[in-house]
Amino acid sequence: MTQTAKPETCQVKTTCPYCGVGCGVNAIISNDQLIAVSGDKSHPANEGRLCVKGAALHETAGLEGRLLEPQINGETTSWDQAIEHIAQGFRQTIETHGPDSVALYLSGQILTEDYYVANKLMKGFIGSANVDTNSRLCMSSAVAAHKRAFGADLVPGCYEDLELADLLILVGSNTAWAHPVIYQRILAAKKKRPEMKVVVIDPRRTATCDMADLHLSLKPGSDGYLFTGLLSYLADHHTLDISYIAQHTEGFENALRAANSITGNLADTAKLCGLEEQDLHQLYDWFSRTDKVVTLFSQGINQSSSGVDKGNAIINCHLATGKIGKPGAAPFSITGQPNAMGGREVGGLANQLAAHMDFSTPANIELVESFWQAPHMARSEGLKAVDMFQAVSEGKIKAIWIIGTNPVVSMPDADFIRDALERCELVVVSDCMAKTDTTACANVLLPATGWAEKDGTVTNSERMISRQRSFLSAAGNSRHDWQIICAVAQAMGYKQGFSFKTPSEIFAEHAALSGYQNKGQRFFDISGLSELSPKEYNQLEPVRWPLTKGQQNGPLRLFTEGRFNTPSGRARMLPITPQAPLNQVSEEYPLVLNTGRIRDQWHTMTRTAKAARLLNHIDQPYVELSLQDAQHYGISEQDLVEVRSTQGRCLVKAKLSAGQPAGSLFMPIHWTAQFASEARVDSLFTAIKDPISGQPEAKHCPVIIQKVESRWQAILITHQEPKILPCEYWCKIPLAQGFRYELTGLYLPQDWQAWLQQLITLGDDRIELKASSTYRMVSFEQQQPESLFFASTDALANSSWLSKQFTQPIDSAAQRMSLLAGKPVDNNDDGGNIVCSCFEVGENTIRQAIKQGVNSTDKLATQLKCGSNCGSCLPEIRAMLK
Ligand SMILES: Nc1nc2c(c(=O)[nH]1)N[C@H]1C(S)=C(S)[C@@H](COP(=O)(O)OP(=O)(O)OC[C@H]3O[C@@H](n4cnc5c(=O)[nH]c(N)nc54)[C@H](O)[C@@H]3O)O[C@H]1N2
Ligand SMILES: Nc1nc2c(c(=O)[nH]1)N[C@H]1C(S)=C(S)[C@@H](COP(=O)(O)OP(=O)(O)OC[C@H]3O[C@@H](n4cnc5c(=O)[nH]c(N)nc54)[C@H](O)[C@@H]3O)O[C@H]1N2
Ligand code: SF4
Ligand SMILES: [Mo]
Repeated sequence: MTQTAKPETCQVKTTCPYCGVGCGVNAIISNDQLIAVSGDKSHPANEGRLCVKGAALHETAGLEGRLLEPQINGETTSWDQAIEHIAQGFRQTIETHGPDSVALYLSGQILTEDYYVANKLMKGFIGSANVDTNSRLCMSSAVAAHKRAFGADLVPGCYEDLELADLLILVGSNTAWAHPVIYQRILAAKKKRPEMKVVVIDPRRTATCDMADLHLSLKPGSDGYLFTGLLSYLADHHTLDISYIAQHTEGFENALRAANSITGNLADTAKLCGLEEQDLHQLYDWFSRTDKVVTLFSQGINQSSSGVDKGNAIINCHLATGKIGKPGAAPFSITGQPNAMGGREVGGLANQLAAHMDFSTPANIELVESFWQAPHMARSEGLKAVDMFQAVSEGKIKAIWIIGTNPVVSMPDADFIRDALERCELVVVSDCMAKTDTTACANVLLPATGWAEKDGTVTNSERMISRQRSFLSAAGNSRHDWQIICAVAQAMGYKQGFSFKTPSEIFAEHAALSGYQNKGQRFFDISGLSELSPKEYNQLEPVRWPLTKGQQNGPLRLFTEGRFNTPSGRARMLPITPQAPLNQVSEEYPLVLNTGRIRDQWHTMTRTAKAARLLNHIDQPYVELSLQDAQHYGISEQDLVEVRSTQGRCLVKAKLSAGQPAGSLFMPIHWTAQFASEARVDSLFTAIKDPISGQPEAKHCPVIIQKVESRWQAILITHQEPKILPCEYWCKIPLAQGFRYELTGLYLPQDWQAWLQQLITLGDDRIELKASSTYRMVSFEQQQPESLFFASTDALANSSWLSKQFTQPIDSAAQRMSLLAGKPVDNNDDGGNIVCSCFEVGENTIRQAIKQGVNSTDKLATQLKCGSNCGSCLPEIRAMLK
């Protein structure tokens, strides 16, 4: 195992494990502990910047919650036994039921080297392509659109293009929260060149709209119409690039005919998109007059039952105007996960083969077969995520190994996924955390090393390969994912192909495959990296692909010469017939549920919830609804509400928002059964998917909302993990020390103290307050607060102030009483909900300063520091200033 414990303080350059921006991080290590992080100024992706999640990495690297030992059926076991158990289970299943009775489900968060060996094992040695990944839920529509248009999964542009563009269109992307460093780069570019225009296309008014010159709040799911309408408009206004079309594309006539047949008229298109004609015209006019246009698209496009078509509708407009392969001009699919791109390069999707080859030609299959010396080569595509879990449920897949993803939370119809896993004969889960909704379904649990311990490479959104370096010893008995996969492969009898000793050996093989018999046919060629020595690999600076032998670095942009990866060398324009979302609202379910990310949490919160600071911004699951819908359904701010669909229900708090369009709700994706009673948003979704990419429609689910009449609310702050939580709604919020629980119930307990004793153990040193509508209790251990419980049939005290007190020494009777009173002795210590997570500046503090005349974000930053680090909170601060 690569253990690199370093006794003294030192600094290691690595890459952030969260989003696809792929920021370089300096990790400061002392005595085998990560003590601080900072942005790496030399990394081209971020040039020293970090967002709040990246800046809190050292607060999440501790051992709390980690899975440290292998387990079989809940019992700790040795690695040898765990590996043998899996190998035998897989072998027997394959012998009896064939190779398609087993599956791997991977993640865009494992490293390229992990991905490579997993894909090789499945497709070359087990002989099935039943290996898919959570990138199916994320990027697969963009991948398919790229392949259709460019002949391969190629992202034409780079981040610099976002800064060089004169018109930047952000479609279905909440950049400010999901790719904060990109957002900062755009903001800085716009500050330098205020004439640069930014358009945001999103049904919601998001934090990203703060910098927009134009926000198009289109009807959910109508982007396809908007972009075919744009193509028609460009043709009508003679602003196509006829010579580019003639020289570098094919399919133009059909594409235009299809566009004109539905969206040939601006007024009709505006209606189909639910937009004002003049707003739509504004966008079309800007697009037609501007050479340097970047259209950046993300999950508002991809996660759709016609996501591939939407991607191609966007690309069509760029091809038809030659706005591609030039500085500041490109369609740009931004990736979500840190290594979504690496996974795509390796070929980790069920419809890919390896190294940008697929199953479409026997020649590809033979090429990979011979390179791998594969004994059992898969010859056709495997099952994509949704179908894979369907096959698990039907008993066709009898053994599944899940690595680095949490499908019981993130797949549509999430309860179905949980039930399918519970029925499955052998469920192996590799994770770095012990308790997740998916590890709860595992027969075999394998502890994986996490960021800081892992070693390998990732590729970001702009085709840049960076090193994630190992700088802490492996936690407990954990092992690297690639090591575990290779060990299982060897135990299955595949000694030959899996005898790697280091990630650099795996990387070299991956790089060599990309160049193997390539002869310029496949743009994805990194053979220039296939002969790195271990030292060179370790010291590898960020490089872009393609990178063939003899090159130092790959090009910033692809297609600069108008040559594409198709047989004819021309890009394909596709005839697109836009579609509305498949799952439409009905009388019973009249509202559209939209879902997405919040600024400070990462996916299913397994890592980000470890940093208390990251829960300061938003600490509870919620549903955002428009003021009109709130009035119509009789719902007020913070009411407990039920959101129900055909598949299930969630119980969350209501958040009223002027930015939410009527008829549409928004819920964050992050909360799991580990953190809240009923807030797994994907339990509401049906598994409707794009027919080409198989990507689920995760932004559009018909639901109904209803207020739940609750009788009481409570806060419990405690160092203990409650034994049970006998109330309808609970939410767990980890603090720097201990936990805070927000509780709501429909039935008033007879005796609060007795009720509380079911949850936690109450010590003798405690103070209590009982009144008709309230019960309060604070218990102490060695003079320090141990547990605090406030229940009320009315509104509650400020829990953020109370949580803060929990970590501070309490040394006077007055302070004890002030805890019971729920407010500071001098009453001016309550900064309110944290807005700036970096410097922990609360809303009350900021509002107070504004009242006193501090009237700009710059001045607030000088006075309070808020917004002066990562800048993610600036949209909110600006809103307060307004
Ligand atoms: N903080 C944070 N950042 C992350 C992540 C995280 O978990 N937390 N995850 C990473 C990952 S894996 C991904 S994939 C990315 C995702 O990054 P984004 O795609 O930017 O994030 P989302 O919030 O999923 O969705 C983006 C927007 O799509 C909008 N939308 C919904 N329906 C439509 C529609 O019909 N049309 C249009 N035009 N827009 C629509 C939503 O309102 C939402 O604002 O974020 C990455 N970054
Ligand atoms: N409704 C709805 N559903 C969605 C989305 C949406 O917008 N709306 N977004 C979709 C998208 S784009 C995505 S990417 C998915 C994300 O969904 P998931 O992939 O399910 O979410 P994560 O929390 O990132 O899960 C990663 C798991 O791997 C573990 N882990 C982290 N690092 C490692 C490692 O190195 N090795 C191993 N073995 N384990 C590791 C983590 O602890 C965690 O349990 O959700 C999808 N689901
Ligand atoms: S922008 Fe993305 S890659 Fe950069 S620090 Fe934030 S989460 Fe990490
Ligand atoms: Mo994603």
